[in-house]
Amino acid sequence: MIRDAELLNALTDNIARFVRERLIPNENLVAETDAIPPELVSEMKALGLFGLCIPEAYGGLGLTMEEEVRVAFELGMTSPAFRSMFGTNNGIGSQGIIMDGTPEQKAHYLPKLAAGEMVASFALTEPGSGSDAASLVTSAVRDGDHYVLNGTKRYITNAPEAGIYTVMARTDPAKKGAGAISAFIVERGTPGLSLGKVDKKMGQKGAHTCDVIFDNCRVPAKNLIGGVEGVGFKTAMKVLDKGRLHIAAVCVGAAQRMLNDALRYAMERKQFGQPIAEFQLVQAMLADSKTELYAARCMVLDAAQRRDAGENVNTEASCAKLFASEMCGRVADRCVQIHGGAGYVSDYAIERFYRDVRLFRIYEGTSQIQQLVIARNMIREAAGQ
Ligand code: COS
Repeated sequence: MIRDAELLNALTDNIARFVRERLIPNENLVAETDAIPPELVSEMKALGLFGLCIPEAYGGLGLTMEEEVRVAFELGMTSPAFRSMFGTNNGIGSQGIIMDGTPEQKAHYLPKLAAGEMVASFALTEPGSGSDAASLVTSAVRDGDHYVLNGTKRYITNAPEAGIYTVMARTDPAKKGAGAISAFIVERGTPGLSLGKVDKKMGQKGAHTCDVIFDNCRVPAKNLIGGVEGVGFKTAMKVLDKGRLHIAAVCVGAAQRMLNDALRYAMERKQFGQPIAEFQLVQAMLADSKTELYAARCMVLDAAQRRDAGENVNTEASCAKLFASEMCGRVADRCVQIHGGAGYVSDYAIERFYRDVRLFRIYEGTSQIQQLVIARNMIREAAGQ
């Protein structure tokens, strides 16, 4: 759903210009230094990028899902590390509070997140619990008006920068499964919370992950999201439904960027006396990429519109994430191929993008988890459940 086409066009044009004029020229610097220059972060704040999906009542832009994916198409056109900087504030770090938080929690945290004064992280994954999220073992035991958290969270995006962590922990450690999991807001600096060393990743330099460790970390009971125990897993799943659609849109943007670069290269690079874009085997790679990209874009928009219309898009979000992230991987591979030797060296952005986009098939649910969600829903539906 687009609320005001003119306003949305102005926003996407503004973001596209920022991407073109400020972010793309700084991609190499970010990759080399593994850091986003502070002046760019300030510009992101001024543009409202930290609050795109936070309700207007709390200082954000309150984008609808369709508006959000259209913005994500633009943001995907540059290094994913830039989007990651404010991605958790709009997505997995804040949505648990937006969807299920108490009015006090919303009023306390969301304005700071929308302004970019504070970064939010989502802490679900653990050393022993990745795809099987419901098997997590971090515990949160009630002690008076606090919960005492113990456990380790792994690969937590923006953890080194975060001011708050939305943490899924087991409030009934003796009970297995999803029903005993609760969600908490844990503030940076809480005694007993510490961070591991920053992970050395394959790509997405400038976006940081690390372990978040809880050692008898005392969290005020008022920080239990929604004030209700045992619904934290559902909160996490709802957050991921939305997040998966967002990532699918970012994949569309990234594939578009890679294809633009490859097309330009193919039209400039001459072999056998003519631009390689004139060769049909190169054209096949361009055309297959364009076709798949178009399909992914249509899927993302359709799922977003359905979500805005109030439909349950659990299946469609997984379909979009599965197809768009796999498509993005195939496009990356073809675009390296079109660049030939030049695609394997870092003079061209495609070498970096090839590594950066690999993560899309893994985080916010692997392709295999998306397949599992889709098929399980199909079987349930057919069985009339
Ligand atoms: N929205 C709302 N509720 C949901 C839901 C959703 N999308 N998905 C599941 N639930 C609910 C279920 O309805 C169920 O509730 P009841 O017990 O009341 O029926 C509960 O949550 C448990 O769900 P389920 O039985 O489906 O859990 P499973 O352990 O079988 O696991 C998968 C479900 C595999 C889908 C889940 O663990 C998953 O998404 N894993 C991947 C995790 C991930 O994406 N990690 C990335 C890290 S974050 S970057």
